[in-house]
Amino acid sequence: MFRKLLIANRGEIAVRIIRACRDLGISPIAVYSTVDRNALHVQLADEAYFIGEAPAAQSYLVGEKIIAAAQQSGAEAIHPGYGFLSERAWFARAVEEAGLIFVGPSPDSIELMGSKTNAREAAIKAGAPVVPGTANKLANTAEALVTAIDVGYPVMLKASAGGGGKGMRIVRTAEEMQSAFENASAEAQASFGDPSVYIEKYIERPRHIEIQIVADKYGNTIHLGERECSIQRRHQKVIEECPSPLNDPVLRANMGAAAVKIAKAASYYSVGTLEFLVDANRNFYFLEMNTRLQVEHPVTELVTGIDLVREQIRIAAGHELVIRQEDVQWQGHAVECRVYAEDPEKNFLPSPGKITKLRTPSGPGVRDDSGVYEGWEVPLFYDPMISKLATYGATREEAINRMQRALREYYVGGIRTTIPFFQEVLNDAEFRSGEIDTGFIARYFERRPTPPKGDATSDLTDLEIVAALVAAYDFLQQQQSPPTIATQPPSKWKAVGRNIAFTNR
Ligand code: MV4
Repeated sequence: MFRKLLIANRGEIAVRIIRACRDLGISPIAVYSTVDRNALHVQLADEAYFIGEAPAAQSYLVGEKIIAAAQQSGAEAIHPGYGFLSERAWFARAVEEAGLIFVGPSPDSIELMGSKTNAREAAIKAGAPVVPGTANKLANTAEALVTAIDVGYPVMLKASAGGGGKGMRIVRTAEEMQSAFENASAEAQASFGDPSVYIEKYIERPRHIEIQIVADKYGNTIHLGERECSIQRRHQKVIEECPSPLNDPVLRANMGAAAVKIAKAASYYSVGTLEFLVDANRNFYFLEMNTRLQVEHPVTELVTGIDLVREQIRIAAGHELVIRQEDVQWQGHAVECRVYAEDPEKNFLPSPGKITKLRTPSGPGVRDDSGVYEGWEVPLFYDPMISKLATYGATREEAINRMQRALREYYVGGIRTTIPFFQEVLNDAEFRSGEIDTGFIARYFERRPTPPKGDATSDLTDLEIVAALVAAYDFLQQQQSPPTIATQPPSKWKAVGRNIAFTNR
């Protein structure tokens, strides 16, 4: 096993990897940029190396500096976390050429699965179901129209070099094709420097369900079940859960088997996630593969009891996978909320700044994977996620109720966070029903009354505006799920003047 491991990342995932190192008796080595000198991951590591100025392009994305730090520290391995260089084949190659171990898949696997069209081909070869359509690039609108007739409307145009929803257009009739094709190509060119698009059958109101797999370097490949990731805002996951509310063992076995087949066909090793769309009839279609540890890995850990980061490091060190597929069990339910330094009342505008007060939740079934502390200055240079709050219960309802308890305890002073947004969503009847799909957030915002418009309040004092908003919030709470008296949260309006400080706006 490694003596020293360098973490080429920051924030909560760097802290998470440090903890796995501690559990394995490995000495964790941190890297940091100017603004991260006093960051939590730097404080918790055994050694820390400065790698450059705040902008990621001058620090966390500079492979050479990271490798140099590893060589200087004597680390045998580098863990990329997620984001940054975690899915750059050239970086994995450079690490291996420097004689170090990259804690992740082979560079070839990263390369293969990094192209949506190659990944789709690999899935087809492995006999896994993919979304009906053609992966080849469409030359022009005419070719798109011909292909759409084969596939059958509605279809979805997608950027060949893309992902994350950029360059995607739904086309319901032939008349819409011309403008959709031009717009999708233009957006693809702008976003990825490659205008090519392809066509798929549009899956109406799909669930976004992903399968976690773990594979060692000797061909042992298992799946750890699914995560429901349909609660997304602008193609960013915000709430994830395990298992899916569908909680269908046959679907789990079939999707898991398909995921394992694709991974084996690609000679994949390390942890990895295969994303699927699931339609209303529980047909599933392979979308793409993520060749990294994912943000939402904790919900799988909570329900299976398996430490994914520990397994990933053991695999990188050449250990065989000791867990067999028949050993994997799913017990209970876990939900995760991604806590961002963003203001939900200002269209999720980033809210960097100093955390002047931090009260984190705890107690039965609560896990807070945090990268911050009271007094920490949340920088504006990086992804604004400050922590992930996960809760565990015997049932989905218990996990959700515990999440509500945890969110009430969670107070972050000095900056705005998405905590109040989650408090509302978890109260929402459609969310609580589990009948969710990728359109949930769009529908949620459509039905959520927005606070009074500017002109209606221009002649009100600030306190009157606060009172109006608090009353509106209380009204909304009552509307969503009229609580019994016992669970009725104290009205914030009644609290005005009382000393119940530290409640999130
Ligand atoms: C789809 C789809 C429906 N039909 N493809 C979104 C980004 C990337 N992960 C692929 N995505 C989708 N591809 C077909 N053929 C639905 C999604 C999708 C989605 C689409 C719109 C809004 C939010 C979404 C969230 C997850 C998946």
